[in-house]
Amino acid sequence: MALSAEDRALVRALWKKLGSNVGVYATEALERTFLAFPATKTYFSHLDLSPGSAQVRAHGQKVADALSLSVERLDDLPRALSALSHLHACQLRVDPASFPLLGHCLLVTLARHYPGDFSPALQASLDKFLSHVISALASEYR
Ligand code: HNI
Repeated sequence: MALSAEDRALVRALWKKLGSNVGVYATEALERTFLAFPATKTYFSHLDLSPGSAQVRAHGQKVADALSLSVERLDDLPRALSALSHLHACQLRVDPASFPLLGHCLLVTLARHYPGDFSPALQASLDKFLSHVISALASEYR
């Protein structure tokens, strides 16, 4: 479903509020993903996945930067994420079915930290935004 002007405004306003903490929340979302969906850990066997790991934090910051870029390039997501999609498809060989698991954990994380902002409308807009990111990330799988 296309992102409406209202969806975009809600996502951009939340992102502004997150400021420099996007990496913190992306890291929490990764930690939740590894706990709730342990099969996702198999892709990261070369990293230290223990709680508070600096390697997970560094990876969380990379994921956060890709998400922030996506917020900036809402009109151009497949192009903005095409190299990243190619990397996941052809080098990392990540099952694209795992993308929504991280998306889900990111929603849970943001709802937990911003309970006052997390109206049903914001949830719906964020969910749509994440679906667009996920389908752009899956676009080079063929
Ligand atoms: Ni993902 C590397 C973004 C979901 C497994 N991933 C990256 C990088 C970014 C990124 C950015 C760093 C690329 C680089 O170094 O050039 N990943 C994203 C985003 C999502 C996502 C935005 C979903 C919203 N990745 C997932 C999922 C898995 C995953 C769900 C597996 C379960 N990603 C990886 C692996 C790497 C990776 C593995 C390489 C990690 C490393 O440093 O070795």
